[in-house]
Parts: sequence; C-alpha cells; structure tokens
Amino acid sequence: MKSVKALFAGLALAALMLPGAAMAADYKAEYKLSTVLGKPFPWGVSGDRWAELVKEKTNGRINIKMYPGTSLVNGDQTKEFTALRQGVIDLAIGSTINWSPQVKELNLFSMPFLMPDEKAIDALTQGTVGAKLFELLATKDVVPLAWGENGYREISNSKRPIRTPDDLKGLKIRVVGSPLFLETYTALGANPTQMSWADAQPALSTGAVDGQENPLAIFYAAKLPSLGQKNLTLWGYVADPLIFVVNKDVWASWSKEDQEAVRAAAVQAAKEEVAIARKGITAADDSLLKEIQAQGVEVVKLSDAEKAPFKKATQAVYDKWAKTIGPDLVKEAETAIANRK
Ligand code: X2X
Repeated sequence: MKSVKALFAGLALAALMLPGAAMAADYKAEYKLSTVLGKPFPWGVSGDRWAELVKEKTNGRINIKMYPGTSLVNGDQTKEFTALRQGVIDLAIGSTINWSPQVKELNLFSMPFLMPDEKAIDALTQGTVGAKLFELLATKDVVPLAWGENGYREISNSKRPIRTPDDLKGLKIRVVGSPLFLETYTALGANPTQMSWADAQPALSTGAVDGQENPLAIFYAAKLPSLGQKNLTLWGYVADPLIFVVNKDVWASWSKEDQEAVRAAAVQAAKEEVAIARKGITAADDSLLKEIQAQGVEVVKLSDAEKAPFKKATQAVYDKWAKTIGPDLVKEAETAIANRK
C-alpha cells in the first residue's frame, strides 16, 4: 500500500516537472474574447467557432469565452483596442473601423470607394498591405492572426430611397469609428452622428436618427427593417475586415504548440466567417437580399455610373485621409487593387 502511494506521489511530481504541465499551471481558467456581435451574426458565429476549435486543438488547455456587445468595455467599441493592449481583453475579433481611432492606418479600409469588389478586399488583406498592417499591429501589444470580414456597408434610412448624393441631404446618419466617417458623410451633405452599435438601435427605433450603414447580414439579423429602415441602397462604398488577435502577454504565456493551435484555429474560423459574411448577397446567390426585400424594404442597387457622383463628392476626403493613413500604404493598396486577379 505504502509503495503504491509513493509511486503515485512520484508520478505527480514528475508530471509537475514536465515543461508542458508546468506551463499549463500558469494558464488562466478562462480567456476573454471580445466581439461587437454575438450569434447569429457571422461575427459572433466565428467567435464561438474560434473558441471551439481552440478547445479541440489544445485538448481543453485553452478555454475561451466570448463577450459580445463589446461588454468588456461597456459597449464602447472604439475603446476595444485600448482595452486589448492593456490586458482587460485577452483576445478579440475586431472591426478595422472600431480600432482605427487608435491605429490610424486601419482607416485605409474606410476610404470611400477604394475597394470596388470582394476581390479588392482580398487583394489587400491577403497581400502585402495586409502583411504590413499585421506587422504594424504586432508593434502595438497584440499578435494578429487572421483576417475575417464584416462586409460592405450599405446605407439604409427611414425617409426615402437614396440614388444620388442629393437624396442624402439633411439625413441624420449614425456612424461609428474615426472622424473619417464624419467627414465622408458631411461631404455628401448628410448629417452624421457618431454612436456605438448599442446606442444605434434605440436611436433608429425612436427616429432620433434617420439612417445607418452596415453589412446586409447585420441589417437582416438585427431586424433593422422592423425599426423603420425601409430604404436600402447598395453602393459598396466601404467594407470593414475583421481581425483576429491575441494580447501579446497572453500569447507569450502559451507553449509554442498551443500558440500554433490558436493560430490555426483563427485562420480556419476566419476563413469560414468570410464565406458566411458573403453569402446571399451576390448575383449568383441573392437569397439574403430577397429575404430583405420580402420585409418590405425597397432596395436600390447603384450602377458604376450612379456611384460616380458619390465618389466625386468624397474625393477630397479620400485625398486628405490618404495623407493621414500614409501615402505609401495607400499607393500600395491602390496598386494591389488595380492588379487584382
Ligand atoms: O457598429 C457597427 O456598425 C458595426 C457592428 O458594424 C461595427 O462594429 C463596425
């Protein structure tokens, strides 16, 4: 009996001395993942998926819990990046828009009419521009792992169909993020007001604001037509990628093997997320658009010729922000888009 006890004690001691086991002892019981949206939004689906894949790939050593509604920063999504740097948040899947107040280069994706189609988004995120932005983020206390996508931000409002910049005149439009959005909408003659997503929904339902811009998956899942948003214009002016990141100290606390597991899980979850975010809004598959129309929404799709006056009206904002973001980076992005396959 005594010898069996001694044997177990010896085994326990040996286990403690294994490098993997010693590290696991430092792991937190729960890692906090921040997102703006939970399920059923593609964004939230990908958060759960990342957590699930990490659990699987690390044999349960890393346990991630998603906190949607940017609840770790009381819903103030433009503070998410700062909280991530400070370690209040361990991991995040964040929109470039929400982090652009702290990382000015991320405003690149919010430059009006820079990315004409999904291939243009891919040319940036999957090319040298994306790699440079990841290098930059890596200098800001986070480890960037993968690019996901929120999507093209189409404009809706409760007042009238938008076909020309004139139709935007005087409309109160909710925006989020950096001053770039305020300047874009001001240039278009609208009356932009900045607020979080949490505040946007009551503001839309009471009519405190007339309109908003968001990807169709959000427009649909957040039931914006039931909040009076019956006019929707597909103008493809801006699309925001999502970035999967881990706080750098948290990352450093994990074994090499677990770091690679978290990275592989992020890459896979992000890839699946982009596919979900792009579903149902193309010519080949317009099922989501059909469902939106079935809710009594009048959908206007602008041709390239119809987009031209919007582009012209916002050109000065584009040029000004190119300087702020960095002329070289913007040039590189424009070239990558011109050469997209
Ligand atoms: O607040 C928004 O509009 C949203 C949900 O799309 C972002 O977080 C950028």
